[in-house]
Amino acid sequence: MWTRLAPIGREPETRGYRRYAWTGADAECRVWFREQAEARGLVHEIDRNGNQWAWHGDPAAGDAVVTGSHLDSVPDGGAFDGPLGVVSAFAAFDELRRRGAEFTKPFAVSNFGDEEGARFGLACVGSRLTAGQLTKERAYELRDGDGVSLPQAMEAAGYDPEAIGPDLERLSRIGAFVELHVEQGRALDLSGDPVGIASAIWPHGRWRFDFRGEANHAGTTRLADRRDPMLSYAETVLAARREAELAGAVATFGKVAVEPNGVNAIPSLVRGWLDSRAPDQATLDTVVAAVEQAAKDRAQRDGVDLAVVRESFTPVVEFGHALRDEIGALLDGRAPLLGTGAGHDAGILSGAIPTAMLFVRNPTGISHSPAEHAAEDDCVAGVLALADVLEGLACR
Ligand code: HGY
Ligand code: MN
Ligand code: MN
Repeated sequence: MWTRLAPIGREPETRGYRRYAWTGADAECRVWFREQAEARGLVHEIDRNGNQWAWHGDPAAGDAVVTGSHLDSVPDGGAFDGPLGVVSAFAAFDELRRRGAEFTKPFAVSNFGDEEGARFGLACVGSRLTAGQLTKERAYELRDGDGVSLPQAMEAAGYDPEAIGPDLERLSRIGAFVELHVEQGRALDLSGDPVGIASAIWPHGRWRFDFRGEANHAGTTRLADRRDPMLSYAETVLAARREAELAGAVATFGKVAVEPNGVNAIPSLVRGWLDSRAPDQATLDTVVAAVEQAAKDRAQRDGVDLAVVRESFTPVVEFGHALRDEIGALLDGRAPLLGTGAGHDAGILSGAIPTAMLFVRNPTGISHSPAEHAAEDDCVAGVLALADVLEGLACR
């Protein structure tokens, strides 16, 4: 499965992945998913929001056990973030067949579309639409860097954007969703465990800071006459790090767009995207407010206009204790509980159905990078743990 999936959307120079929603690479990943499903006699289905499902048994019977993740990536992402959960889901199904386990409930492997929000800026579009956390109207407003709207992109990929919307009926037929994911941190490396269980997801969001100044000549404009938005942006980036450090949170400006982006031109506009996350909502609010204040103060000093727009937000997720502890018992208490600052579809869906997550050890903790890696032994341990969990939840 890895061998077939690995080359899809991988950049030759960086070896990173660029599997963005509704692009050719996304379409190839979807073909891969369908092939894996049909090779196992699982019934392939694409729902109104473009999420893929591979069913064993009749979904209408209800109380289904579903496991899966996403196949899309961040720019130059790693091979494991997302795909490890989908490959492990199919491999765990294979393991259950090998064990002769008999399903007593409907079972499915799922691929949720556009989890990373790399193209349209909003995380977990497929699961948010399905859970009713993203309205069709708001989804229609999403644009990529070239101004292509989400509906246009879906249409170009052969999907009907008119169909998107809440799918609570589908969710009502699911009794448990378990997502296996490569750990995006080093807790398991430090504890010496191959597999862990998620306790919570930090609240986190994305805010766009627009600094509007005055374009001018880099060589002839006196410093005193400038309204340079790059200065306001630079000060804000440093303020974000200061405020996060003070609060025990994290804050990152990882994406910036400059207009006109000329070496010898003072910019007219600098757009910076803040990703900030914290252990609790109050801390996150404090950090973001402090960064906004620092941006305002500096923009005023620079004669620059500032606008801040929140583009994505996910509240804290505390995974339900019943399913979490049932999974803990199915793994004989061997898997430690750990929190995470990374968002996941299991987090989005936790508001509608019981969800849980398994993490697989990542020796370096590096993620959202081509260097992301997990050892094969640990990946196998993840598959076997997932099989134990699925057997306990859905089989006799
Ligand atoms: O950004 C995240 O937390 C996740 O990788 N979408
Ligand atoms: Mn990710
Ligand atoms: Mn992920």
